[in-house]
Amino acid sequence: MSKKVALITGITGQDGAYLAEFLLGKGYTVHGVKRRSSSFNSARVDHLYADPHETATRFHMHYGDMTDATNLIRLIQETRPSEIYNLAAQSHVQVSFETPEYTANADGLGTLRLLEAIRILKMERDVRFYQASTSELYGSSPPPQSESTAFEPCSPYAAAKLYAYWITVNYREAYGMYASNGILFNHEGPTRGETFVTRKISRAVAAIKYGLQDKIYLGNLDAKRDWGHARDYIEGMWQILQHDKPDDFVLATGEAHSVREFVDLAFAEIGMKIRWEGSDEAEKGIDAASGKVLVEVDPRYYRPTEVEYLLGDPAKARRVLGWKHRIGFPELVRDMVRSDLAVVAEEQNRKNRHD
Ligand code: NDP
Ligand code: GDR
Repeated sequence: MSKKVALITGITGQDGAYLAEFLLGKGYTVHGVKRRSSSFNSARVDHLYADPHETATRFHMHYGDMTDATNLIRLIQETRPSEIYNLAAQSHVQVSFETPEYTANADGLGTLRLLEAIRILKMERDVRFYQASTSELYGSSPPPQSESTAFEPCSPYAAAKLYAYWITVNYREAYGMYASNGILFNHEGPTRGETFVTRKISRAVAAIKYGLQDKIYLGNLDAKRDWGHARDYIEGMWQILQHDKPDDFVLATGEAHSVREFVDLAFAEIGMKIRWEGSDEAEKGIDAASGKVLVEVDPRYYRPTEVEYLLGDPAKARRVLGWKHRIGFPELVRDMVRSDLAVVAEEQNRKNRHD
């Protein structure tokens, strides 16, 4: 069997770091693309360098950017990957309303640049391409959503990812490339970016527990998402590229919960019960024991157009790939809150040592 070499864009993100670890464990050589920033942004992958075993010598990082075509061509030429995982993106839906043009450039055209690079280098037959597509493509399409559900994107992010989805399908059909879309529903974990709602909640619960924060401000509490654990989804990405032919797959748990339910479970982890009072902007989450307000709604977090209800149907991935999530919703919330309790405690200890 030929040597497996993976190129991962977005290596410093939640999924990129988990995927790198997973592929190194499978014996791959992994090349990650990270962009230059003025402060270090490699915290999620630093432990891979520190590994005393030989994995450290199979892990390489390169500077690059999805907006820089010549750089992407050179990286593919130099690393000669057998699999490319395109995970890099401006991935925050609300931020995409503030930076729509950049989001289109990085998330939409960035995907085209990678596909064109493969073609320019005449590597169409040598490389398998994974595109990080998203449940946001479904937008306002009613649940449950599967591979055959119509896309109705509701944000600049989703519109950019729609282009990326279709250009991936087009390069597969036009040039016979092995190019697949994973249409992944929300997946989270302890290293999720801190401005996504799940991590924002788990961090706040930990900070409230240690008396460092009084309350948390959130937007739409009624939004429903099909939340899974990133570790399960990483394996699904890999399975998609091991399938004998390129295709598009939904990865989801098949269960949806509201933001309010996430809050309830997260506080329950530290032994607090939330009583909800009021409605819409005046809704408050109150500690049932002390009467203190712990959750308030801030309309600043409302989106110009909201995706209300995402619930995935993962039947095809189950049938064709044998993929199924293992970690359920309560375990996910527990993992995130427990991890943040440890993170906040460690931050406090460090601060106390310096005071
Ligand atoms: P993150 O936001 O955690 O990571 C995004 C990564 O992309 C980071 O490494 C970031 O680098 C990098 N990046 C952003 N812009 C550029 C650019 N112009 N050039 C090069 N790299 C760039 O996202 P996730 O890990 O959560 O998600 C991975 C992918 O999957 C994304 O494409 C996302 O849209 C998609 N997705 C995610 C889902 C989820 O629930 N997590 C669900 C469905 C799809 P830096 O560290 O410098 O910011
Ligand atoms: P999403 O994730 O938009 O689904 O995109 P996010 O966690 O940002 O929002 C989920 C839902 O929670 C509501 N919400 C809030 N969201 C944030 N960020 N902050 C708040 O304070 C808040 N209050 C309520 C939102 O309105 C929304 O309905 C994520 C990203 O990872 C995408 O890249 C990915 O494609 C999709 O998941 C699948």
